Amino acid sequence: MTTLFISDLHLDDRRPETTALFLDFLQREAPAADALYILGDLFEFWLGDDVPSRCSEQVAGALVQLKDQGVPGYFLHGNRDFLLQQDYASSAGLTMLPEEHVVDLYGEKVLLMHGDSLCTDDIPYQQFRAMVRNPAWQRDFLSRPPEERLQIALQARDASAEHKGNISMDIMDVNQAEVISAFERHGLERLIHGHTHRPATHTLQVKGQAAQRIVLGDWYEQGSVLRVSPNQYELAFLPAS
Ligand code: LP5
Ligand code: MN
Repeated sequence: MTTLFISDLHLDDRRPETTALFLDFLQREAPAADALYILGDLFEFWLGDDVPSRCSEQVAGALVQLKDQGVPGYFLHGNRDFLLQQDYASSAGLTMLPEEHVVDLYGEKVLLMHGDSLCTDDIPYQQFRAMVRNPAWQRDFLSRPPEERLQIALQARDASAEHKGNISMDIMDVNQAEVISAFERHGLERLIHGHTHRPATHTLQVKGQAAQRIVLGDWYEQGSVLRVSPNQYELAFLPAS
């Protein structure tokens, strides 16, 4: 009995080796799992469900195959693929989750998020996030031709790289008060998220109780997976072949 959690794969046709590593994981390890949760940034960027790529099609096929083997897949948005919608999710057999989702893992309730909403010290990012999560902004963006969307996305990527070059690692990490407030909002003792690319298990105190925040890693250099079984949380790397 194992449930798998991954995030921040950043799949992109320019890096087919990462897609190959993920397809291998879906074929070798995932079929024995109870479920697979993808906590955002599955793709490097998502321009709309009407703009497929080779890797998005390969992944959809493999996830449908996994579902046919009895393993359901779940997806929640990251800051790169927040425009992924029901059409693609259906084609991949994925169930879409809200940005904060509580899952029952073998009798314990655990909070799942992408993690970007916890980075509240990064004010320019939170302003950008509020803009692009606005449904009217999304409708306008998605009504533009794919080539124009790509150009805007590339400009946003450049602006993001420049922004990150100008701020400290601390500002880009989660805000501790925001983390505690997420625990309190849901009354839970465990949180799983990605986004920061700093895989680790942190323990903290919430209202005098021990709580745990598990951070998934990215897939740029190797894979990263959290395996949850009834009595164990194992955060592991998947070596690139
Ligand atoms: O993604 P990453 O790791 O580089 O950094 C994130 C935050 N940046 C972002 C921005 C995305 O990378 C942009 C790509 C998304 C593509 C989606 C599809 C198309 C949507 C197009 C949107 C306009 O998420 C970064 C954080 C970092 O994580 C750590 O948490 O610091 O935040 C920023 O970079 C904040 C900047 O202020 C964002 C500036 C974007 C400017 C957009 C300009 C658009 C140009 C429009 C021209 C018409
Ligand atoms: Mn992210």
